[in-house]
Amino acid sequence: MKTVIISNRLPVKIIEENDEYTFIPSEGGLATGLGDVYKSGNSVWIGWPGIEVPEERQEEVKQKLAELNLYPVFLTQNEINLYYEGFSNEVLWPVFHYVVTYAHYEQNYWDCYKSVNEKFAKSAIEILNKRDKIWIQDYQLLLLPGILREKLPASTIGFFQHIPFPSYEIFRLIPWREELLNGIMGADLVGFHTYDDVRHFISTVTRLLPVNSSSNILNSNERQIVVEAFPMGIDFKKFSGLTSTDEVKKEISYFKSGKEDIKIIISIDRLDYSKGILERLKALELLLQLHPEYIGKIELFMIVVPSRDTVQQYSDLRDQIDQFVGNLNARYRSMDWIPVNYFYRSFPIEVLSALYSSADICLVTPMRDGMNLVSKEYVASRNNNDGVLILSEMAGASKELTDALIVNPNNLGDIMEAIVLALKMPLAEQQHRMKAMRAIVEKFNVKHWVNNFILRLNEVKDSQKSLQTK
Ligand code: GDG
Repeated sequence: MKTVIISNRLPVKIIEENDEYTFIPSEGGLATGLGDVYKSGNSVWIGWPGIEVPEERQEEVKQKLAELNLYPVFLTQNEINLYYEGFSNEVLWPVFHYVVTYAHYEQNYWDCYKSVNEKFAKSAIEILNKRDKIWIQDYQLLLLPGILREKLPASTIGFFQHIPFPSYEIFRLIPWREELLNGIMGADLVGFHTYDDVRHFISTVTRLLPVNSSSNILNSNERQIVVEAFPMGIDFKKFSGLTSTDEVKKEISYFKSGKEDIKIIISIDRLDYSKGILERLKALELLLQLHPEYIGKIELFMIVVPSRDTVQQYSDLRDQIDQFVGNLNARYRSMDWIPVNYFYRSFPIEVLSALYSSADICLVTPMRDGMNLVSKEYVASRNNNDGVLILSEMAGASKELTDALIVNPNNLGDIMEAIVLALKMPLAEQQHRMKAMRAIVEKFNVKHWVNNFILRLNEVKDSQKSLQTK
């Protein structure tokens, strides 16, 4: 019996040079956490390799990926446009993050989303055995549990969604709402980051489908589906350990030189309207207006990692950020000081680690976020227990990191006051709060998350079997 992970993207970076493909395993949190699972035995990870591969080269790519225990689903550019950028990122992403006015309910997006989910099922069936355990990841594959359940009725299927599940009033707006829910209901165990997501999912299913619930169990067609919260963690040891490596120490010393008297604030996100990047900048502007004593005393290092910028709303957001930062810096900067150091690119993890360990304050203010791993990575990097995390109450992480300064990201005054509080916070209080958060992030790390989910999936399946034999 093997475990099969299925996600939209395979955990690899692709390099295409001189007509040669090279695949490098990626170091993202999910890939690290699931490493022990898909690399063991004859287990496997199924997903899109990240580029369009011409038909005549697909066999070669398949063989190269097989060496890494990966199995590709080949998608055309048209499928990527309609299923991924279209339905996933212009319907599900905005609606699930409560930005319903950004949703484009296009019929051709939906048609393609269905056919690509079918395509994933077809690839999975090529290598699945009846008794395999299947763990499907995220919102791009909401229909896949249902399709696989139909084809392999006795299979063990887990589904985890990494982004929020919205309240019924929001979800019901989607034209294809019942089909999407029926898709998820193909799983035996459905997981979200927080209990609020669980609650919203159960209430939505029981209102839209002929299904009843008792506590966190949904009863449908003589099947029981368990819905639970599994807050995802990070690789604590990796982030804590990185700060003492030579490479990171070198980065820290570059970064800190000449800034001994400056308080450093960092923010790190993918470009996304859900991350509250503009609101954060507005709060900083408010701070400089109302507390001019901090001019020349604080600097924001803001990394925005390019993402989905072929989608209109994302490129508009990028332009707005460019403009805001340019305007703010032009008004407040001096010859030897600038309020916002803005980078629109990604950095190696060593630079990230240097930023995490140098920053007095980490500002994480999403409008909605399933979890938010950046907040946890900052905490894990604070080996001296100092530093202050300012965290939006709309991030899943705020349910665990209650010793952060929790803010409403829509309330600019609230964010500004939290920054002032953080700047003035005595070291003893910083350490008290940070220690408590580090204990949580260390214990509930990504390995714990993976083991816990798989353990529950086994338990749920066993209890279903014992129900059937009664
Ligand atoms: C989705 C959900 C949920 C960022 N910049 C660089 C870089 N990063 C890494 C961070 C972190 C990751 O990207 C971002 O993770 P988040 O959790 O903050 O956000 P999403 O990408 O939106 O993730 C989210 C997550 O899924 C997991 O379930 O928490 O709510 O939206 O790990 O370190 N990494 C490198 N260079 C960068 O410049 N190497």
